[in-house]
Amino acid sequence: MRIALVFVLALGAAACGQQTAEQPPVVSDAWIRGAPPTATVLAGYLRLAAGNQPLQLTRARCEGFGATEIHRTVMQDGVAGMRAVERLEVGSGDTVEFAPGGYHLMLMRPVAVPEADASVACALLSDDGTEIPFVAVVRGAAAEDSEGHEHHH
Ligand SMILES: [Cu+2]
Repeated sequence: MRIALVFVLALGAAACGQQTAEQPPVVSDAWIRGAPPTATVLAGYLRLAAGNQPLQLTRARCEGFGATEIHRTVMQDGVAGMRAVERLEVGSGDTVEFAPGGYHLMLMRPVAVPEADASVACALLSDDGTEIPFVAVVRGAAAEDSEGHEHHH
């Protein structure tokens, strides 16, 4: 009996050890480019650091928007356009920047366009159900926009 009990305790300790070693992914510096109240689409940016597991992001979500997509700005025939990203793979330990001219979140169909300094609750989501919640802060539209973020599809 005593041997069996010791064995169970050892298993429990091993499971705990694995949990503490797991590093979750982290989103930092998340912000949304402020836009006029009539805007139908806004752009969001962030830094994503994968933990010690690789990530396969397929979706995003932001409160107060009908849909949020992961996009990437690409140059095609000398013109900047953007594409929806079906799957964004991030290796374990890697960091991806969502920044003007590259990856960005496309926040569409706002219930009401949030004002400067507002906080918007968002999440990045993967196929396997992993959810990475974060809060994005709206930066004033006055802080302009040298590149012009036109929405081309
Ligand atoms: Cu876009």
